[in-house]
Amino acid sequence: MQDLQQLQEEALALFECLDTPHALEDAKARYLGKTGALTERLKSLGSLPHEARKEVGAQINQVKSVISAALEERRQALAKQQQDRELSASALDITLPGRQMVERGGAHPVSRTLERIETLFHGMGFAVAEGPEIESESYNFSALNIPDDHPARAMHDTFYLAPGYVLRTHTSPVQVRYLESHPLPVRIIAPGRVYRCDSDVTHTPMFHQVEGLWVADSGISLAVLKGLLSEFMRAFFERKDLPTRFRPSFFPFTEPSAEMDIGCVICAGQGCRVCSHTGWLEVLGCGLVQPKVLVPLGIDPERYTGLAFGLGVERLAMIRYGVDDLRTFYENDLRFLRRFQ
Ligand code: 2U9
Repeated sequence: MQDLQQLQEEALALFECLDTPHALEDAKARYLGKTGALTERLKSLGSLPHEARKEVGAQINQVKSVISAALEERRQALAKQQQDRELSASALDITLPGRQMVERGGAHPVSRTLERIETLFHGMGFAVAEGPEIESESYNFSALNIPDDHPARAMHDTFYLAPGYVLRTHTSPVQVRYLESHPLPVRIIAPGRVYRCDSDVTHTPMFHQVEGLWVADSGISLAVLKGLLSEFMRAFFERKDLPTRFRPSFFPFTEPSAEMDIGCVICAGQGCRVCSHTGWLEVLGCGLVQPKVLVPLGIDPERYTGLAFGLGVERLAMIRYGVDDLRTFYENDLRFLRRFQ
């Protein structure tokens, strides 16, 4: 019995050490095979005295069933290990991020600025009007009281197309067309691309403007114009205390006319390179609509008053984002454009 017990312990210890099904099957043969240790013992039962055979036979069978059970248990453990290895080698992790085939894009800083301007004016009751980028000289200049000899009409300032046609130099003709086709009062902004023969750090041949026009028979004055534009700039730059000032100016299509400045948002009015050490930044032009523009449109200037303004979108974007060369907006350098996402 002592010998059987030892055999059982040895077999169980050996099974635990073996780590391949093949080695396990070899070990099985060693104990349970045709010439295995237990089989040999069963065969030798015949040589025992009759009275001992039954008891020793039962002991051998008992050890045989313990070894068989341990063998089966180890077989299953090795099969499970193998299965786990295979599963983790071919595992599909659906929580991993997908392969980045196309880079995520974003709106261009000028588009974002344009949208911001439109949203703020929409909140102040302005509708959006649009019109053609190829304009007649008549709508682009004459209707706006810009005389034939005005420098803005010069070949070196304006892109001339077919005789009598230009790439619009401002979005003002959109508003002339709107006045022709809509009843008063009107309160619109005209955003869009405009073109001028110009190229340096603050000018590109194409840029974006937003012009505004509000014509009504009451409630319009210089005070309203100043209040409206000051509130717009404070909202645009998110500065409730932003200082503003209006300087007299001249445009053929407004009278009186003014240029609007805001306190420099870079140096808070202290004076820096961006504001040329003045503490102020010029942001737009504005005025009350010149009667000479209203009369040909059939609008009586004694009864109706209009306020108008015009701003450069790139200029506001440059100030808001701290960009010092306007041309970088149109170079399509992704290192620059990614800054705005
Ligand atoms: C109508 C009547 C009046 C539009 C106006 C400005 C002042 C102005 C430019 C300044 C620099 C825009 O970015 S810029 O090029 N514009 O200063 N524009 S008032 O006046 C109008 C428009 C339409 C019928």
